[in-house]
Amino acid sequence: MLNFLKKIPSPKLIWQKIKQTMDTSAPLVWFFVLNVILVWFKTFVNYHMNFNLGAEGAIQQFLLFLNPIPTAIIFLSIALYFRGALSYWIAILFNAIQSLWLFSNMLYYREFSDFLSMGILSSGSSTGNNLGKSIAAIIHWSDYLIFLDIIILIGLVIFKQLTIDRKGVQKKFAVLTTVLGVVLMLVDYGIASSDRSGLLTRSFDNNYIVKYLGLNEYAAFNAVQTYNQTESRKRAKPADLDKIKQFVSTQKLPDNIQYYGTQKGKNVFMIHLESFQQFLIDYKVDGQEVTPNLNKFYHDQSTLSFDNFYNQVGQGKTSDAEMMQENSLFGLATGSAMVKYGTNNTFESLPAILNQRGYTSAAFHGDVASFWNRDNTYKSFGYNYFFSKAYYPNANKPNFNVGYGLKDKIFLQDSAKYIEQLPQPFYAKLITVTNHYPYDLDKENIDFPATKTGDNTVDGYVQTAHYLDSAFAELMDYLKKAGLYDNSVFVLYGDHYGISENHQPAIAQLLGKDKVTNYDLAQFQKVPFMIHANNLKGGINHTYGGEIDMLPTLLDLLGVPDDNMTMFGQDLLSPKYQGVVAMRDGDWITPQYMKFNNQYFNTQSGEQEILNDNSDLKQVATKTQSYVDKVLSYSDAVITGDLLRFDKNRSDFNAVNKKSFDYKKTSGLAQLKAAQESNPSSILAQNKGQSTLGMYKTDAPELSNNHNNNTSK
Ligand code: GP9
Ligand code: MN
Repeated sequence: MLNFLKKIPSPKLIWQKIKQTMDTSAPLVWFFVLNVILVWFKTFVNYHMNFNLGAEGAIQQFLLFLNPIPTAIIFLSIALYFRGALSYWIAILFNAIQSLWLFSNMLYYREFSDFLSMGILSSGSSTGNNLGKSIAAIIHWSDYLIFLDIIILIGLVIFKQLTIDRKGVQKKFAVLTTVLGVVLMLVDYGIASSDRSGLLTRSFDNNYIVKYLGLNEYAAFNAVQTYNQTESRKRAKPADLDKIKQFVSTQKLPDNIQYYGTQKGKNVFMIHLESFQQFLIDYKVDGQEVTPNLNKFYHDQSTLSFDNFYNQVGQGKTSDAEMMQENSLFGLATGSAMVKYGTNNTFESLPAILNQRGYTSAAFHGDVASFWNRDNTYKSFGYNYFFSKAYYPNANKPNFNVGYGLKDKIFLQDSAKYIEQLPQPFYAKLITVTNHYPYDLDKENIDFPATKTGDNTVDGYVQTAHYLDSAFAELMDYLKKAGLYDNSVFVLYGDHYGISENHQPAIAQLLGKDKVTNYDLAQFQKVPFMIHANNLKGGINHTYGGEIDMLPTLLDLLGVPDDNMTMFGQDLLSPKYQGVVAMRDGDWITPQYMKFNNQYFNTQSGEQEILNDNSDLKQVATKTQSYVDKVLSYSDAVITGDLLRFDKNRSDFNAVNKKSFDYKKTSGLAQLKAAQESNPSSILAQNKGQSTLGMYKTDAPELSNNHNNNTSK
């Protein structure tokens, strides 16, 4: 019966066979190949076991398989340029270096669900990750297996178990091998870019770079980025900030006495409506309103609704919207400011401003914490809590997610568990995600007709928007029942367009036009901005503004003095507000004229205008363009030069201590628990520990059978 076992060669026999082959022909080449295989194998196994890279589909799986090979070949091929024992030692050294990088990232990832960056390595403790302290707690003995092959290889060389190749290989062969590594890297990059355009320029998430290009390529990419940042930071001087603050102070507008401070001390709910465009408000499909609840909210007499409010994002999309909303600073011309500068820069952000006025601040999002570098950036912004995917056990269930994360109805319901524990007053930012390109939703969740433009990526948009609308209504309903409605102010905004300019025929159909002009496309950049509170005088406000203006407007309502803050937006409620909307690419919109995609239009009539020397337009355009260029370049200077670090000794704002925040789930939960005792002002504490979660009603089909289980978890 055990006969077949006899046929399996013993390990000793296998090794003898390998050694024989290695000895007879070009031993160094074999040693090189063996190391490449070992490095590839370790990396590939770790990709699957220790990292959560989210590779989907054949292309991404293939790249995950391929991407450890190019750098393994390039680095290990260095050994081929040498001969004798030295070449073996060099190969082992490069195997060891790659293994050490893999090992360090594995440990870091286990703790922070992100990869090590040069910024974190060089400024370690300042980012508040408390690296050293936690490593001991998270390391497993099996992690050291990464180094096992290196120890064996060292032993084999020392104890002369390998025939050392005295001749080495021909130079030509070494060069060709290195070139092969480079070619493979380019092939990988080519396939990756076709699957994910803007991979390096937009740099969404470190996970993406590793998934598509590899761990070592990520290290190189990150090193270049860090170098550029350090250089621009080094060049900056305090006088640069003085000049900018001077300009900003001339832009400060008087507050609106009717509104100033009317919302002081209230909880603030910032509700981020993903990819939500203004045209959806009151829009109908087959006679049915797409977003009946948001429409009601929009027209409510206690809602201030802006109907000429534009998104101003660049490539950083959501992260740019957040940068503006939290700081009144623009995103950058390329890439994401949060990704590039979020970790190390100094900011004067809304969570910190409110923290220093007794608020608790918390961000909620059903995607992984590393996306848009939120895990690090939020510490710089001063968020006390960041409830990301890891805090939502439901996110582990496969059909509970769609696209980037947890479906909105489940996300908002599961957020209530944390909302009820937040000491009041609090600032809670809820970032939805289901209404995101490509607007996919499972049949069970669809109860609205798709549009019929024939453009597949457009037609589902109203369905996911409708879903978001119901999710929003469920949340509001709960907040009313839980007693959080009356003492809160609600701010809603759409972060950016949902339907891009690449879908013009479909846009024309949605708008009931034959063809769209650049004027229509400009109108299509409008997103909602609504502020609601039971004591607020509402109405539809036609002021022209954009995301950069959200913060000063909100600070006016909250009665927070902002005279000394470096903000590039203006208070939309100020009686002196004039309304110039700067688009990130340098286009602009004023109530009179606009420049969009290099054409000029009359903003009110939509007529195209020609710029000739004596026209009224010429005057407005010259003045507006120079203002727009100035705010954009000043805002860029603040970010790339990290200028706010020079803004010291302020009486109205203390610098954020990034180190004091820890978003690990265990830490966050412990902190929340302790807060119930130390500051018993949460809804839960006020209810003497009696949870309000039973009041949350959702029709999410995923939760229908086990609703109670999920809410009591
Ligand atoms: C992911 C989400 C999407 O976490 O915020 O970002 P976007 O693609 O809209 O910029
Ligand atoms: Mn977005």
